[in-house]
Amino acid sequence: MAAKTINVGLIGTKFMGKAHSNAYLKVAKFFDVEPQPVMKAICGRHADETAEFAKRFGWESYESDWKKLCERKDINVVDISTPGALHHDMAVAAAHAGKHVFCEKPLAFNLKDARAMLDAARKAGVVHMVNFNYRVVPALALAQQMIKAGEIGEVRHFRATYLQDWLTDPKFPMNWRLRKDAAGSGANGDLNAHHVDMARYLVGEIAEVVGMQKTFIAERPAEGRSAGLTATAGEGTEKVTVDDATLFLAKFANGALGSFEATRLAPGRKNYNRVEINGSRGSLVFNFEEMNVLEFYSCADPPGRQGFRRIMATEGVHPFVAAWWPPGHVLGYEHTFVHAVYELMGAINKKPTRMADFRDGAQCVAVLDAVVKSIVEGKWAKVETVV
Ligand code: SOE
Repeated sequence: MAAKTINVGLIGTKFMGKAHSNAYLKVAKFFDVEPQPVMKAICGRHADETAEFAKRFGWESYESDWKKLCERKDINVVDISTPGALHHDMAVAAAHAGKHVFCEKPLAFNLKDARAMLDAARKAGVVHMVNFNYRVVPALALAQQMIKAGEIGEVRHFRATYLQDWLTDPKFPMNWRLRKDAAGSGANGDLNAHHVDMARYLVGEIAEVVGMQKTFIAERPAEGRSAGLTATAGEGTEKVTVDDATLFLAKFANGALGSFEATRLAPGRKNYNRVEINGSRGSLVFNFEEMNVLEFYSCADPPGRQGFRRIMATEGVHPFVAAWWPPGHVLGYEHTFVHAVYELMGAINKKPTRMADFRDGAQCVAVLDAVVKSIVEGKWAKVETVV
């Protein structure tokens, strides 16, 4: 019998639009997935470019007005792969129209908007998911299983460092990621958001935070053209309105302590997304720059033989890997999006999922908001709980 299908409409044709399109193309080729996504419509601001994109990635049709896409009767899932500024309006419109919603991170610019998105999705009874794609990196999913099984004992420290260097050069021009009205924030929403989500996934809820942030380069050459993390300069200059770096300390509700450091001005670090978790019986280390590896130190190893072991999370027993290649035939960034879409299809089919829903997305925003509050007020801030 043919597998059930579901029609997807994707908004966004740039970095994330490509990553998500590739995921819809691949997921049913490698995974037994039901329903199988049908690439019904792609939506971008410029009709010509979007038509070209549709042809290239195999979308059946295209739109240049996202409201139209949300209203289309032949669309069942709306995928929001745009900069953050429109997440709220798009997600609420899609939910009102009865569509399942898959949204890029961070879910929203503030807790009020995030809560409204969660409410709209709950009221509509649709599936809602946030693309915190690192949850479905096999090595990190393995870390989650190991912590849950008690393999490192009681967690005491969560140490997160997210370092990139693409904004180091003051001549690097403006793009949407440097504008508060388009991105909401800089390193905090772009990078800390991932680690706050990871912290919740691996350790538990964050209760209190205190932070600091800085914009080192306050003005940059105006934008010419930009794509992904590259850009060319136009005429004149423009003020940067987001943080270059945000650091904070955290107290977890279960007593663990956390430290978070995010910057886009760390020369030599490309996507150095590293977390180290220390427990009462061992430690785990993950760094996305070596995303197939999970380092594990066990206090139970005999004296004289102790040390970090490198687990290559590329065997069929590791989460998601059986669908791909033989051991040691490593996976990359794009696979995480395929895994996320696989989880989305599963959630639509009422299966339990490792991915974050809008409540998780809103709780992450609550932490990021508390970090900013702590900076403004110069003291520890309590994190609001989203129920
Ligand atoms: C740019 O900083 C970026 O692409 C983020 O937007 C992603 O969420 C992160 O996974 C990698 O870096």
